[in-house]
Amino acid sequence: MSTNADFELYAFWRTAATHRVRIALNMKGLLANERFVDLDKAEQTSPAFLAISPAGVIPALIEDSYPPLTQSMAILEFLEEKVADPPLLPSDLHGRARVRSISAMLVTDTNPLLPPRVKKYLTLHGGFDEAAWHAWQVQWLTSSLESLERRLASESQTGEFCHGDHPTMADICLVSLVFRAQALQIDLDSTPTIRDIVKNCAALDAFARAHPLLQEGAPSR
Ligand SMILES: N[C@@H](CCC(=O)N[C@@H](CS)C(=O)NCC(=O)O)C(=O)O
Repeated sequence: MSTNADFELYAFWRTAATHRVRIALNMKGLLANERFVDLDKAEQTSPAFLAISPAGVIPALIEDSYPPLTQSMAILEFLEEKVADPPLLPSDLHGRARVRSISAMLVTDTNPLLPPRVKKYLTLHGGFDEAAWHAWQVQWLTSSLESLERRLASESQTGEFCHGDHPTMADICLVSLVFRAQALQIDLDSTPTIRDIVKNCAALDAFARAHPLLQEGAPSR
């Protein structure tokens, strides 16, 4: 554990919301000591963690004696305001709105369909088994990526990344959900714009170091 860390980050290796915060921290050159919250053991529901994140969700980011920050997009905006370079948002008003809009397609519309608490409810009350849960995730991730592909392929602002030729919040959000999609063997060949953008992101050190399979607790470690 580093003693020079800027933050404490309550985290789990594979979750998309934590993945987003790790990429942003890396891009901004900030360091966090991670506190492992094992979602497979439902540690997010422990009284100790609920005192940090009353909704029982990760990530939670803590700086010094300030109250915990929750919600990955609020954390990304916080990091953007705290450290200006490199920017996670474009300099123009319409560009910022577009990046936030793409981010919302992924994080506001799609991600809430996928966490453990949704699986738990559908299993307990919706008659879901593992196969039904798998099909549910594939359905929502595939339709989300197809919608985004139509958008990215048709809008002139798309470049090497979701918006122009520099990575933004939108790419962070995209990569976090594509990891989930790839874990379910969803093929990106039918979404070639997304496939190429994700490849460009993977070539960047900040994205590469944040890969979930490189984190503490990941099966390959
Ligand atoms: N909108 C929140 C979502 C947070 C969230 O749902 N985190 C998941 C992991 S990706 C979680 O902790 N889930 C616990 C559960 O569902 O019980 C954010 O972006 O931070």
